[in-house]
Amino acid sequence: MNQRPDVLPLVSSPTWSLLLACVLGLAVALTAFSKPASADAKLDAWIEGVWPDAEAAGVSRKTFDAAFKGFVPDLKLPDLDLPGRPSNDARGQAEFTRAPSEYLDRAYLIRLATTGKDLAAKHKATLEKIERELGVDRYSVLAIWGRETAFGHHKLPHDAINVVATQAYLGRRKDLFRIELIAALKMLESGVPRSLMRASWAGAMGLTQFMPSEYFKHAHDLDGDGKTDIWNSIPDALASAASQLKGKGWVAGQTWGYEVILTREADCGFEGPTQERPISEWAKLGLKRANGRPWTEAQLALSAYMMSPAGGYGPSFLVLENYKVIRRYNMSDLYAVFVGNLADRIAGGGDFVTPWGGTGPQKTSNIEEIQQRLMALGYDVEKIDGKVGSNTRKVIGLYERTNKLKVDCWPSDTVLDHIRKAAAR
Ligand SMILES: [Ca+2]
Repeated sequence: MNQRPDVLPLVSSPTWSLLLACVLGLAVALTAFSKPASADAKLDAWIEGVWPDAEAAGVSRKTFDAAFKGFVPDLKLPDLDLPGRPSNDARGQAEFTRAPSEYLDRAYLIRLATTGKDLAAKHKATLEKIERELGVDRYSVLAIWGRETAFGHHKLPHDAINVVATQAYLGRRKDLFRIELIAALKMLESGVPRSLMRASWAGAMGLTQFMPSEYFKHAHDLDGDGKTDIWNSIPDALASAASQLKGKGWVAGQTWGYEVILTREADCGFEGPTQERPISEWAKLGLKRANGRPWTEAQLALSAYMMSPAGGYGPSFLVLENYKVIRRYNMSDLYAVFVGNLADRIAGGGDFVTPWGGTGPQKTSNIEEIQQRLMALGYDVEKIDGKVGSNTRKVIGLYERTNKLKVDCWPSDTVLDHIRKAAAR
């Protein structure tokens, strides 16, 4: 795209035209100084700025030039740092914009679990090999595949290079995506065809959604054909996902967590990793497994923290180390509960005992106000971001507990009104 100023008009009188030419010449000169370079020149300069890093990573100039040939940033992607875009723009990150009951839709989980059980039988030998070699159970591996691409049924709409280059050029997390861009260029250099590199809006690829940087750390050639094909080889894709979980600290032979029933002594104000303790301590506070089974001695010795994604309006869980590992895979509590629960369902159990209830959406501005006011009142608010994360639910719960309100750990209008009145007093 050429965005140079329009051509100057011609003037007939020689004197006037000379004078005018001087004035206009000055104007053009000033414009040249005060205006930023054209979008193309800026982009070209940015691309050249990427080259030294790409070269240092072993990318050839030929691969580099081919990758950027005709590159136009995709301004429709979410999470870009563009004038006029709202600061909390997180389209595409369903974890932050949908209610827990919607994200953890029971019917969808049941459908995925049914397919997952069929696939567990179909790929039995592969999954056994993964368990032996990588120590990650088949149900968790299948659950990642189900969550990420509905077992390969999601069509990935973007070209990976375009996505990570756009995010590295214009995104809110430029540094992170610059690393992904270099890794994606390395993938091209290593012979991965560009046509295979279809991606999500964030640049994740293949059956289990690998970021380019993770590809070099964890891609695994399980079928032994000498190629690591996370796109078409189910053994390779599943082993790569398992390798990622293992690399992030997966504890072999352990589950992700247990649904529990909260008590007056252990309400949802106990949520979050800062209040982690042995399950024996939780048991002393009266926490029981939702399915009615007693805690075993081995379980009582484990360390766990409480997670109540819908506050008092849905199931609560005591989550273990592997929950944290799934969160390292994708930094979202709803994602981790989804994957853990889907794994349980594929294994033959997993229905939530407490249903996901009516927690209507709350306006970002109202959540921010609650966070700000609670922070001003001295509560341990981690950040003002307008999102209902585990810390926000916890501090609301603590406020409700202190003020003898119903402890539901949810940013309702009721608690907002109460906090406003408390601030006014
Ligand atoms: Ca292979």
